[in-house]
Formats: sequence, C-alpha cells, structure tokens
Amino acid sequence: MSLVFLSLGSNLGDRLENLKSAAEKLRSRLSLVSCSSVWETAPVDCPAGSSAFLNAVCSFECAMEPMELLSFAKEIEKALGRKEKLVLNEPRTIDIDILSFGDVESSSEELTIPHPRMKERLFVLAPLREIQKDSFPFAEKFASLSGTQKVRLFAPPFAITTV
Ligand code: PH2
Ligand code: MG
Ligand code: MG
Repeated sequence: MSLVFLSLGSNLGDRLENLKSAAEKLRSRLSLVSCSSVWETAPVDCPAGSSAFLNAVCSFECAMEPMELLSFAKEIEKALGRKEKLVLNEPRTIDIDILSFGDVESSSEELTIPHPRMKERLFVLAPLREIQKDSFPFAEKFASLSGTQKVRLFAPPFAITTV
C-alpha cells in the first residue's frame, strides 16, 4: 500500500459538485485517508478570462501502481466531462493530479512524481498544508507565495475522513 496525495481542481460547471463526484469515484478503488478544505483560487498560467478554481487535496491508501492510478484518474476526468485539451490550462470540469506517491521518485513523458510544479502553486500548497500539518515540507515556499497568488477558504472538507 502507498500513501498518495492527489490534487483536485475545477473551474467549469458546478465546481463543488465536480470535486465531490471525483472524490467519490476515487473512493471506489482507493481508501480515503484525509481531505482538505475546499479553496477558491485565482487561475495560474491559464488563458485570459478563465474563471476562478475550486481546489482541494486528498490523501488515499493506494494498492495500484502509479501508471494504473494515472489511468484511473484520467478515466474519472473523462466520466466527469473533461474534454480533450485544445489550449494549455483551458477551463475544465475536473483535473486530478498525482502530487506524490509514497516515496516514489520517477519521471517519464506521461508522469513525473512528485509533481514537478506543486511547490510553485499556492492552490496546491494551501490545501496540502492543511492535511500534512507537522510534516508539511514547503513552509518557506508557502510563505513566499502567500503574498502573490490569491487563495481563500471556500468550504469545509467535503468528505468524512479517518483523521
Ligand atoms: N491548474 C492548472 C493551472 N492553473 N490554477 C488554479 N488556481 N487551480 C488549478 O487547479 C490550476 C491552475 C493546471 O492543471
Ligand atoms: Mg493540473
Ligand atoms: Mg492534470
């Protein structure tokens, strides 16, 4: 079993419902450990005019291999109406990204673990910090991004968790 951290993001359609549905579908094959609050976040590196996101981070116990988890996440994105990408970071009903996978470090064209850009993104670090508490390793990065990227608490955790 590996402890995996997944980032969920939505800026199209019923954003909160999209996050909830994604977490529910993930739970069909993964065991939920913890779930952050829901944060409303300004778009980062998105096309002009993009709407604000809702973002959350959840951790799960996972018996799959990394590439199997990636396919499962993509299947869920498709089921929730995610369209094929035409433009970089265009609006999406749901985005599920693998942030970390146990202590795996690996890189391929399809998947790099840990996620190469997570440290630069307050929309990831703010929810991650909530659930990692004392083991959150990016305190300095978090502090330096806090002045520049806009995030605000939007809703409490949407799933009952074990911690
Ligand atoms: N995801 C991106 C790019 N930019 N900005 C916010 N606020 N939230 C996201 O989830 C997000 C983003 C790429 O997947
Ligand atoms: Mg993403
Ligand atoms: Mg993605």
